[in-house]
Amino acid sequence: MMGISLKNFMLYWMGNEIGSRAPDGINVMPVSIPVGTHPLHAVGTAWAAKLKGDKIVTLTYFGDGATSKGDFHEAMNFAGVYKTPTIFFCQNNQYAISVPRSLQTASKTIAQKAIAYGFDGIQVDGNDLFAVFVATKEAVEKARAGGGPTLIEGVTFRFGPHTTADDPTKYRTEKEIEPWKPLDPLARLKLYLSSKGLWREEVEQRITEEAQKEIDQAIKDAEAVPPPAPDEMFTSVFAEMTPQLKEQLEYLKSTLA
Ligand SMILES: Cc1ncc(C[n+]2csc(CCOP(=O)(O)OP(=O)(O)O)c2C)c(N)n1
Ligand SMILES: [Mg+2]
Repeated sequence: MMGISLKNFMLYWMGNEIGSRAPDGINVMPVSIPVGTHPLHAVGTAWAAKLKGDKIVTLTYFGDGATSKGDFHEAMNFAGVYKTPTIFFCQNNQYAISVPRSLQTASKTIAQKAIAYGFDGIQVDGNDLFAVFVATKEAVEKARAGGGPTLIEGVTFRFGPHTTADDPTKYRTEKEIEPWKPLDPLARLKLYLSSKGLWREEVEQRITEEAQKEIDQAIKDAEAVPPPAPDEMFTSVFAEMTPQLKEQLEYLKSTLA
């Protein structure tokens, strides 16, 4: 949707740095593996754009766990002071791996954290596509008009395990998951569209088949790219390598030799 190809997305997950490089003119940053470090980048780019008179708005997505990171608070503070056009979107899925939301913050909501930094915070039903769309749209319009940042908390629930290495039965019960099941956003959207006469089984089948084909092709294309040389993990970080990266690259080379 934003101009990143599915093939590049696959390359990223295969550990190939090419996957992280957005095509020229596409303003999408690489996926952030360290939790919560990227809100700073969103504020930095928004601030730079504001100084240059460039009418962009930045959106940054992170989890409930990320709000415990210092980086998140530094980003919120700078955004508030410099009124940067930044939307902070917290996907509050109630868990950071095994750590529940109640151990993440003593605040009643995540949205209210915006008050301390002097800008608007809004809590929305994160499983309601229309609520999320409208809240984001309004925040973007406000930022574009010079109204500064917004924190949006989308309240949702992580149904599955965090990763294949995680076993959620160790820290939560089926009883806790049960009430969220009817709130599944896909099921709700389908119900809504069906009630309006806008959804048909044959359309669903066709879209599913088309998507499957597209994904299969992207995997094939990504697998056809030769594996990256080990030195790419140093050369692709900055436009020019820092002295530390040069040293590390030399060390790797000598070790491999
Ligand atoms: C700085 C840092 N510490 C720890 C990790 C390991 N880790 C990966 S995901 C995760 C939990 C993230 O929880 P949350 O922010 O709620 O996002 P969610 O995965 O629930 O969407 C942790 C601790 C990491 N990637 N980066
Ligand atoms: Mg989470």
